[in-house]
Amino acid sequence: MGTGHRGAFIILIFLSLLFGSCRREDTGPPPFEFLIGVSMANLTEPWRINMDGEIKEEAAKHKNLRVVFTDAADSSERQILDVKKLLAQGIDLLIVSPTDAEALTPVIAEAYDKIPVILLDRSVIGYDYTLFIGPDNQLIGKQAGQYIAELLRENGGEVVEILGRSGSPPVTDRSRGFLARIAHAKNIKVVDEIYADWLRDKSEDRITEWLRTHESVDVIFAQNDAMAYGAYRATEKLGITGIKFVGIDGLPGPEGGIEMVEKGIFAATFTCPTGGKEAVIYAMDILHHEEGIPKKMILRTTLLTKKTLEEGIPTPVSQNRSSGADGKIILGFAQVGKESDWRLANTESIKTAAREAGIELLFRDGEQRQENQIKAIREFIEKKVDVIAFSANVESGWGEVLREAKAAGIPVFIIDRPVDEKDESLWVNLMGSDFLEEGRRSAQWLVKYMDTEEPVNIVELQGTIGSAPAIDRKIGFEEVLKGYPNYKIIHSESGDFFRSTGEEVMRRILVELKENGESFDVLFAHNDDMAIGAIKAMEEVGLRPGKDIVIVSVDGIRDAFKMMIAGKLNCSVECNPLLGPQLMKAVKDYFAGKELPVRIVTSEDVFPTDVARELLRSRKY
Ligand code: GYE
Repeated sequence: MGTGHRGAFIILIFLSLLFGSCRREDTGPPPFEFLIGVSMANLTEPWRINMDGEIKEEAAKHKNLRVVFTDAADSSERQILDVKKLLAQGIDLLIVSPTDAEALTPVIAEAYDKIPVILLDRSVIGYDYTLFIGPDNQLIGKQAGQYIAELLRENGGEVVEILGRSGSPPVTDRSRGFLARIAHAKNIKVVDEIYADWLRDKSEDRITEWLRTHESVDVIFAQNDAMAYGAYRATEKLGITGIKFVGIDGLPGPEGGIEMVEKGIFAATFTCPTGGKEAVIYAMDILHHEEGIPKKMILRTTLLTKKTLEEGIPTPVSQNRSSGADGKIILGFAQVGKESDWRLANTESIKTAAREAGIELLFRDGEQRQENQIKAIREFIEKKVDVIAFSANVESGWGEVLREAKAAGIPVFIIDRPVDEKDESLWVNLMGSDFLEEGRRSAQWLVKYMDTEEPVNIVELQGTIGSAPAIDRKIGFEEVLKGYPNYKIIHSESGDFFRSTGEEVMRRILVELKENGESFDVLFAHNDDMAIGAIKAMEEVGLRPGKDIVIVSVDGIRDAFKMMIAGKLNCSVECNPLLGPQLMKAVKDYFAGKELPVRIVTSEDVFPTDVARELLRSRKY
């Protein structure tokens, strides 16, 4: 074959490969392994253009990956069609940032039925998706409120809030967090809220108009940097000075938040990672069926001021990225104790995962006492371990020892039970369950199951007083019951998460209720172990648990499934203790220099009696 022909032949092969792949369905196997569809809400806001860029950049690192993008231009109708079109193209995974939670929930649930779905930045109603990656918008609002309260100090002052597109989840959440924090500062008044749809020019117009008819203010807080800059331009035009501007996004580049802070135009802004990069990293993990894929990843947001830019953003000891001299990571783990089957499974998961990951584990059992856990953490600091992890028996009182670990340059991971410290730079990452959601799910299941307008009396067995699961499960449960006034908690007492204590406390409650001539219909136990103890006490007095008394509890342990099969327990809301693989993955990612989310929420389910028999065998704990 002459050279001329050979050239033409090569071009021919190239063209057929190119066109072959576009017409995926009819030209045989594509020259790539995975096809991901990305449905963007819009490509007008600088932040979203950044998200798009990050996805493209990360995707380019994977030769076996092809990504197709759609832009809904902020129209929900159009985005629904986009998702349907992407599904028709046979994508293997969908990444979507919904324009509107309600409108997009059905089509995203449809996609989730077929393929994995990653939500970016904005969520949907319910849990029909594989993984949510995004910032905690309420937290960002709170952080902005905190900064403005410190900025205005005792002088106080007046603030205008500029909001994004009305009705979009980030707007309500950021405003809720902001106003909640400002409400604590009595001398600060939010004099007005102005909507500007995330756009610089709209903000400039709206603020120009507002300042023409109102007194000036001390601070303008805008829900993104583009609107904050628009407001600044309005004051410049009107020759008004002295207003402090606070934004959100903290993007690099011209007119980005970093430049605005450096130039002193903004007093502050907050970084708001887009999650584009993480979405592709986790998409590949999901497509390769990796273990430990969480349900939610909340990305870290950080305050940017002139000072933090000069000193470098405080990060949780990120400098100390070198692991043990021999490369072996030494992890010190301070466990809560041995109070329940859940806890025993959690301990086993951590020990096994450390062994499998080749991580050396120093394990200390706190025996339900905070002081023992604090002692263990101090021992780890003294022994100069590479990394510390613990589950906080109770929420408060950890500031001091966490500051000691930080001062020693040792990164801290919190698993399962969070602490109530405000300074989030004291730990690298928090992973575990959404206890509030578990409480809500318990009540949602109950009202659906009871399906009655009649009065319903509830006895509640709380977990360890002061512990995050006990506090939040109670709040979540009561939050839902607020909508059902015929449901009443007539007695609430702690069983400390122990099966034995659950039995003992229930025995006492039964005597007390009898003496008072009272009766109850439902037991809500903060964990299965206490419920199982209470079942024993109920049977002693001739009650039929699961029939006379409806029982809903939390954890999803094997014994609870057996109780459901025996008809003595009605529903168990899952709380996943198998956090070992996720913790070891996060520790390894950390020492590999990967940016870690501030929070990882595990994926969980609700198990009523009718699925117990079929699922018992698959229960790992
Ligand atoms: O529900 C309970 C254990 O912290 C989530 O602690 C955990 C709780 C779990 O004692 O069984």
